[in-house]
Amino acid sequence: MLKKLKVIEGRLTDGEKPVRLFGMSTHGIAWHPEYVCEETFRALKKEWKTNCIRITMYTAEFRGYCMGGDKEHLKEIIEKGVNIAEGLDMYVIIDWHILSDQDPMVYVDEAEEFFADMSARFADKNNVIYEICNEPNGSGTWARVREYADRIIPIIRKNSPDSLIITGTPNWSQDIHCALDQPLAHSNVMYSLHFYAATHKRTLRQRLDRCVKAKLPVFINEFNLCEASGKGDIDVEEANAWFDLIDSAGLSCISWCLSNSGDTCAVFAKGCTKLSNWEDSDLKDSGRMIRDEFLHFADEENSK
Ligand code: IDC
Repeated sequence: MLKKLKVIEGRLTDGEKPVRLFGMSTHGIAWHPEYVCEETFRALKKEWKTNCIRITMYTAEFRGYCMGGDKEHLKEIIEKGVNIAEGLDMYVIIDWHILSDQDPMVYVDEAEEFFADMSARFADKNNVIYEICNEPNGSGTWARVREYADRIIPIIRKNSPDSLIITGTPNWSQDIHCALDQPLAHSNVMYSLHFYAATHKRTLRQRLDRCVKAKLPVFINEFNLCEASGKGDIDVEEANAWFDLIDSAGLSCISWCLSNSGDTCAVFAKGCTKLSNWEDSDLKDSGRMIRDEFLHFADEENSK
């Protein structure tokens, strides 16, 4: 069984030694439920050597949980994913993917119900990580995120007292300095930083470096090498600068996303329907580079 994750002195650990999680995020599970399956998770573990998967459930967009989505069905997909990940000894992040809804307080009642249910279902599972909101933006200020976190975290902790919890930060999870200035009053919490290398560059890396040095627990739970729109060219030079920092700081990182939509950020070639055994030609440029980086991370972890 995987060990419980514990934040010690700003670092993610298994209670004794530092741990790095890396792997892929699904697209929204209402869009692409097909990747939440044994075949794909196993391939991500064996072929790409990753140790974590993020299961994304949009709250608003495309049959989102709070906008007419089939709540029970979405929860079933998550439960299936959690169980598959557990069987493969992989950690799994349950992502409450706010985006156009901006402020997590908009759907706080639905979030309370969702996280009460999830944390009860998975109370005995060490591999589950709760991401309480993806990317606050606009009206989703740090004050609002704090208010929201103070309602949701105690609900999760009631059922699952030791679980790791990740929260989004304002400005599409770039403003981690807000958390440094005013951290949440809860333990075992990490703060999200998201980057898209062709858009977010040196300034954001400098902020990350400063916050990590100040021992803020930061988790990069979404990145890609293209523009923040999910489109445009990948920026290889910037991507390498990001990977260098991630490596030297020993951070965890999860890439967006398992999809064949044709967008640059979708790691599979447009229309590729394979669920495992991907060859180079089945991957976009972003997918090839991200896979290779995961293999490199895995080598480094294994050589420790
Ligand atoms: C994008 C998807 C796209 C979908 C859109 C919905 O790739 O297929 O139509 O969301 O608005 C994020 C978000 C993530 C975005 C992604 C790329 O967390 O949901 O996915 N992105 O734009 N933040 C920065 C970039």
